[in-house]
Amino acid sequence: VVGPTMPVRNPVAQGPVNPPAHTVDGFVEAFLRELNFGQGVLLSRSTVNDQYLALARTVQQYLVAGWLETGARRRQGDRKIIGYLSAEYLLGRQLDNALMATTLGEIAEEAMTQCGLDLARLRAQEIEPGLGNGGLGRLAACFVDSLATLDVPCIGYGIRYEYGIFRQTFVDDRQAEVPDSWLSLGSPWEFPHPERQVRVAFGGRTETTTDEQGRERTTWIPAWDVLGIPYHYMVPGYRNGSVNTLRLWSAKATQAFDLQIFNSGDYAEAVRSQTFAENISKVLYPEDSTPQGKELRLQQQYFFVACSLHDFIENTLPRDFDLRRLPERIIFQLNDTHPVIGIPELMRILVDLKGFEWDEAWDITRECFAYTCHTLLPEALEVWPVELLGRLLPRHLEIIYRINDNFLDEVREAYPGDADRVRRMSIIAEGPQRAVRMAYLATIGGSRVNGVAELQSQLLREKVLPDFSELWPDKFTNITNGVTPRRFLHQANPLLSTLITEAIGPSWVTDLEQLRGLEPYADDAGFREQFQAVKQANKERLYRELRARDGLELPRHAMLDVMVKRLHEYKRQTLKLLHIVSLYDDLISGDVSPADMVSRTFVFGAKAAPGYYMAKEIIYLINSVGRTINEDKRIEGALSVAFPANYNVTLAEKVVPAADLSEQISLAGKEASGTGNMKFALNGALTIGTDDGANVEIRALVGDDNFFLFGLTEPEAEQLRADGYDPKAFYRSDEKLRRTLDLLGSGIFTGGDASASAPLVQNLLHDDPFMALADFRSYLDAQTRVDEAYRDSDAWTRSAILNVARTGFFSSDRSMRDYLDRVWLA
Ligand code: CR1
Repeated sequence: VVGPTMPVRNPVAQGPVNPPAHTVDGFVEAFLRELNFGQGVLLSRSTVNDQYLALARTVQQYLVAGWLETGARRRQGDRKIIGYLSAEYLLGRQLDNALMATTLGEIAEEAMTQCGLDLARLRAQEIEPGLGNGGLGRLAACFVDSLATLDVPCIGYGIRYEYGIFRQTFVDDRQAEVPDSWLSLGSPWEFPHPERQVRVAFGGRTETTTDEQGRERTTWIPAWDVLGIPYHYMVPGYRNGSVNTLRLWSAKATQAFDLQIFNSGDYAEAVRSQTFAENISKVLYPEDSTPQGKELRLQQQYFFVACSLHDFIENTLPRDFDLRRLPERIIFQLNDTHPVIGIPELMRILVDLKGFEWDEAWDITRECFAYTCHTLLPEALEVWPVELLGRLLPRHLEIIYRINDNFLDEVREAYPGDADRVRRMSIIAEGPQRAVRMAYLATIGGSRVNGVAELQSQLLREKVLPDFSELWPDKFTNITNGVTPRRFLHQANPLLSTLITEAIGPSWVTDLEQLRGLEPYADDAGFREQFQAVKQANKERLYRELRARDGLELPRHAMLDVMVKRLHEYKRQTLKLLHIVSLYDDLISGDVSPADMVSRTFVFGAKAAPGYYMAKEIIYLINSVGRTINEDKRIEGALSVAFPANYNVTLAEKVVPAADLSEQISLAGKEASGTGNMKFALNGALTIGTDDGANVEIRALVGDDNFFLFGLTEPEAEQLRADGYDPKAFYRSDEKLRRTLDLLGSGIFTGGDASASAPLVQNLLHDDPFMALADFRSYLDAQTRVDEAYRDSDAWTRSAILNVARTGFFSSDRSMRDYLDRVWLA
């Protein structure tokens, strides 16, 4: 369908036309044109949505020239391209980011004022594309931002879900989910290219024949197919004119409906196959870290990977490109196991469609992929039942079998007589149900494997893939995650950003290690005062937002203690809840008077996967406890709890800059990295945390004096489990814990109904899989140290400044350089 691009004779039309003038007048003119000619309305008759859409399109005009130029530059050169394959991109709002990248913020503000409009109001109109669940999807968004800023050629490949992560609401303190129809008011940031559609096949069977030379050739005869339509999004670098592409695929039926059935009057049946096909990109699976293993999910994975590989080979590479040189031009980075089916897909393309010999195809394929593992939870490693994979992708299953056979021969050769090892390392798990271990396939079929923080990479080698790291020690590496300083410091925290720039100049935005230059300012009383004023202003900005958004009223002066992340037992929101209940117990029992307590406002933000029962019980109890505490006049406002619904990137941008204390309290050995932890430290919150994930590296950098460490270490937790962990023993031996749990279970938070808190309380007492009770005492002690530190506001501020100064390492620009050095160009 993709025709050759038209050769253009007229030299005037060779390059992009000029963007509008970078002036208020130029902007106003372009905006009114978009409003009149794009939206078809007059300013005087336009709605806020019209205005927002026209504004978005206007800002885009400034970006497009850079995009077209970057594309042309990339096509002429022969640099290796990073094909980032990710099932999720949690992008956040686009308008602010685009304004920042183009330095149009002030111009746009003034231009809107001249049109009688309020820029802030138009910004608020944007529904963020929530095409991801949490850390993994947000990481992908940070990475593509950094690659554009570093001017590294990258195409981000993913799925254009029609519905992103659900919108969370609370009904009677319980989570309820509403579909996220982010496209419903228009989608100004995307460029659909239906003419570049790709056909993706599923099902059917294979046929093997022998040709004249006696070579076996296999053909896949699929049963059904769908079309993938690419939608392009611009990914602007920070003020460097470089704009990369994010290419998200949308599924479309090959046939809209069956005309014969339609004519016979069965309308539902006539469109059945269309509905079926288009379901593929309908909705994001809302599980974070714990896959569900559903057939539609495998369809999604193969769908976007097949589209992407086809698109790169057939439409991005020059015509007649010699595929033996493919590894010189592309490296596909596998963002967790979700895109791993790309490995057999590339083998299929090379062997079945392009006529390569198996061994040569395999050498090429291995060089074209690298795998990032984002987890330590065994249940989070994807496995697909052989039966399902074989039914949906019969040819791929055959290819996986052959990869496995060859690999196991290699294992037998390396370890003669070690049958148990062969069984352990097989891609196919034999019982209880035969299944394909996608992490193994990725490790075997990729050139590199990396974890996302030092500790996790170590545990990945030692515990998750020990046999593989023994066989190929050099294949494994660590690349600690990072976050983009553009969105999460410069844009989200303009006041701090200005303060930093006044102190050390502006280039920290693209060279975050320069924050080191702030260290001496920690001892400067004047700077500390300004820093404190920024924090206070950020808190007030958040409180205004929470009042408008959620009707919450929060005290102006209290320590802001924040825990925002997906709801998961291993992350231990429960431990935070126990702390809150214990403080409340101190107050109502009279042990501590409200005046003597360090006032705290607790902010939670967390979505639970809709099918995750215990996570939803925890949400219910946080809301119940919060309501009770907020309404209790006896405690004189010493404690308050805010749980705004629907935590997302947009809200994060307000919450993170306001926080005093960042809660990173997972059980050691469970949180692969965390990236929220980095955002908070960079914005001058102090961390209370366990020795887990990237916390370890944060603490090493900021220093023990500027970090509140508590809890079991990973080896200690393992030992405790091996010795037979008994949560009841902790309950019996610690009076405070007993009182806290008894109070939580008493029914006072749940309208007198003790049974309403029983699921969680009983789980903690009898099972407590993530050892909240074991860490309770240590956590409480650390919180007491937090209180003491907070009372000395000068010393606290000094620590906060040092947190900012010492965490420049956590820029995703650094992560990207590490990937370039250790994986992509290694
Ligand atoms: C991890 O749980 C990590 C992000 C990004 C998550 C979190 O600790 O910061 O990935 N893993 O690397 C995940 O979502 C599917 O696994």
